[in-house]
Amino acid sequence: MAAAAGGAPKPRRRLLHTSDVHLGGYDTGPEYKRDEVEATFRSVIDLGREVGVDALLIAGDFFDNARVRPETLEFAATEIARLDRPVVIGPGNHDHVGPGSVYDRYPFHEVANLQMIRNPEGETLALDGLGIEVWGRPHTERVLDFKPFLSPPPRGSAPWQIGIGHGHYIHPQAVREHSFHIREEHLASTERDYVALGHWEQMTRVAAGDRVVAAYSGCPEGLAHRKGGWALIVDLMEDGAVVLTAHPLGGEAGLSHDEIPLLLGATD
Ligand SMILES: [Mn+2]
Repeated sequence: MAAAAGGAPKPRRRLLHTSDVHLGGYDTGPEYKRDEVEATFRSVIDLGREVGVDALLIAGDFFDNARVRPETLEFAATEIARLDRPVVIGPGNHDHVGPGSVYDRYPFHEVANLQMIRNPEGETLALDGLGIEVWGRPHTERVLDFKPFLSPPPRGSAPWQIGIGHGHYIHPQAVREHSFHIREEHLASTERDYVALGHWEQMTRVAAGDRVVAAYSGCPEGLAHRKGGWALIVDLMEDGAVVLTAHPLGGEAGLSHDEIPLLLGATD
């Protein structure tokens, strides 16, 4: 967990972090598993209700593509509304904003508890009454070497400053040809309390300097491994500490903050 900073106590808050749900991605063919994917997202919403989260962060690739069935859009809106707490989506490469966006196919602005990072330049969303601001940049499909956390804006005024983004963390064994690079120094330079990452199927913490906690929630369905994935519970403590708990969606035991693997960044 991050070293607690001095100063006034902060409001205790609890977030839930998921990503890479890929709703609508396995609707047809031998890989048909729409019911499983939808049941898994339903279980994420159930978890949020059970553990009393203040807000849900969805760090991209919520939808698999822009051609998903209308019923899939309706399902997503209904489940988000069912949480009855603020939900923030930071769009990824599969559900980018701009021309042809899946988010323009449904009146998501009518879902009262949903806010989305839509400005291609990046934007900060305030979660009313919670003392939380969430900054991020959405994917647009227009920038070939998009780096979601390059040159972040300074922290805002709310007590809790959260980052959200979707890309490929660069570590010593990382495949450099993959796009959307995220480096440890980018994450450190955000100076956010927590950075919610998406794009990877695996759940892991990643090194982000001495003051920033950052993690991939991984895919909740564990698509490649045919077993349940994880959702991350993010406890924001009064003393400024950020404490993660990995909640299993497929039957394994939960993992405490220090039991969650930590991937170190590349130093070159
Ligand atoms: Mn992705």
